[in-house]
Amino acid sequence: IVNVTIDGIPVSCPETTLILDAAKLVGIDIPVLCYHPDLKVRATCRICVVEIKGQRKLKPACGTEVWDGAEVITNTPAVRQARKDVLELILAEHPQDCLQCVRSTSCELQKLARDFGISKPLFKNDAKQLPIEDSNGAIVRDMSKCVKCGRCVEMCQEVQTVGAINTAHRSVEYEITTAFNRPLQDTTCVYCGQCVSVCPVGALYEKDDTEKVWQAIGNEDQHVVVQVAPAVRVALGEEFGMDPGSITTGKMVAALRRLGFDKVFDTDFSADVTIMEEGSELLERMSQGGTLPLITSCSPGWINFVETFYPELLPNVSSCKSPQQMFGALVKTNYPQKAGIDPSKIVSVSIMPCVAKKRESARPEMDGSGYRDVDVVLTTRELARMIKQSGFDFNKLANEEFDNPMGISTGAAVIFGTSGGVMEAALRTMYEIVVGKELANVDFKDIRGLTGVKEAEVDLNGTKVKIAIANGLKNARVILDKIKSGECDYQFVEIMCCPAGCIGGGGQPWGTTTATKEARMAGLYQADSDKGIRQSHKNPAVKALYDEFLGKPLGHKSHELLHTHYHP
Ligand code: HC1
Ligand code: SF4
Repeated sequence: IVNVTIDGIPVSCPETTLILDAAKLVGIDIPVLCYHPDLKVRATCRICVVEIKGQRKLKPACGTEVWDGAEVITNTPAVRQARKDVLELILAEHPQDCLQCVRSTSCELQKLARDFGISKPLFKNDAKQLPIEDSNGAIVRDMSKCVKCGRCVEMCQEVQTVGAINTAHRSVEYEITTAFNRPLQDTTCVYCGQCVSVCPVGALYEKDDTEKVWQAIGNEDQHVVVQVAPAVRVALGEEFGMDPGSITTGKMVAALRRLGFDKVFDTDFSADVTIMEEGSELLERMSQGGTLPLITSCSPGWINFVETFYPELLPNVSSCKSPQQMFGALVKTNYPQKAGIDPSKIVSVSIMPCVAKKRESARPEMDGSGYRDVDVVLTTRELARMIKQSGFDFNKLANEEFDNPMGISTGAAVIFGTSGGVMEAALRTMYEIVVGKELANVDFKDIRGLTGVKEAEVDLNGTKVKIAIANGLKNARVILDKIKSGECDYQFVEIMCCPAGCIGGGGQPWGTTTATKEARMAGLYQADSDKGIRQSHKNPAVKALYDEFLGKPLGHKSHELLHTHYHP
């Protein structure tokens, strides 16, 4: 512990504390641009410079640790001028089309320019319009807007260990790019969208598909149904000023009806179906000597990753489609049959916290229903945009319920949205199948939390199941390498591509940090315990689906509609 002063206010903190964080302890927010609390990028932009008594040079607060007796001054004429100079230089190379920019009002550079009162630029604007890359269907790269902070590179290289984007050249030529400046689809990119999530400006964003949805809704000939992923309901509120983790399910359903969707359904319904299929697949593999461990398959960025980086482990990956795709296959077969609708008139839309889901829905094999299982995927941010365009007050909406039967779900399904949730949901059902008795307490608290790699052994009344859980691709590698080398004997592994799972997906509201993810996780566990039924096999709508339509898990119809294969 050292003692320092920040603007004359004494503060004691560990000596590894950054000046930036020490200042926060006394309520002072030093402006930053390259710094992100979850990344190791430091002192690239130098917006955060501060003065230290007795030192001539200004120091970056995000890259300098405190020391005993340091007297930091965060706001002097020299500091203000240095920050302004940095900003002026960045703005001189930055396009000035804020009105048309997707990040207007959420742009970190725009906020700094406003805070520093930069109204009349010092330098002539010299921004170059580079070609916009938008051919992959999920992520748009507009590198004219790039401020070269390096956050996306750190995310792609160090957190996700994918290495699709990197820095190149030096000095004035310095840029952030792909190898040989190829389009993303010709790189190893897995479309996790984590680079999008940490970009402070409008250089990286998801392809906007809202117009396709408006057109479908406006076409009276089409029957437009929507499904919403678990993690959206605990993040959407942030777009309307609510705290992260606020459970907005009822308002979200009401908003989707106001937008004009004919039916508002829940991905949680098919998450329950996933547990029936995947749980059965695991028990079958365990009893018949199949390839183990079984690894979950719901996260499409993870599927892209295993196909590219660990193709030898593809036999381990569950053949189950993700809940999004299972839903799509059912909404174009079972649903129109029951509702007496021509399936060719159905437009299937999904709202996801994810950008990789856009690519997943476009995979050629995702048409088991005879149609595209999912026609359009929107992110949480795109849904918020549609609501804002409509002009109604989200906060004032009265809660409404999902439509039936594909809106009926259990608490086990809603926790799919956080790391460890799919595993817990599967255990809640497998216990009763293996043990043949009611599970007294459905909460498997030991496997919860945002730790990157979790391992445990679960005792199902004598049958021991060794499990592992990873979120984020660097953490996934730890488990995958152990499986490859044979130094572990897990039976069941859950992998989610994004750090923390879908609550931290690349399509969630901008400004996502570990703290926001923790709040969203708490929201999901709350939504789970608020549910009357908390085990997937007890979902009455899922039972009816098997009785009336599918037959049994892993049966012929399930294989046709709910399972898939991968591409090494
Ligand atoms: Fe997810 Fe899933 S939990 S993958 O993270 O299995 O995107 O939320 O919808 O499909 O259910 C995402 C979230 C989501 C699927 C489910
Ligand atoms: Fe890297 Fe993911 Fe961005 Fe692709 S989407 S460039 S894998 S961080």
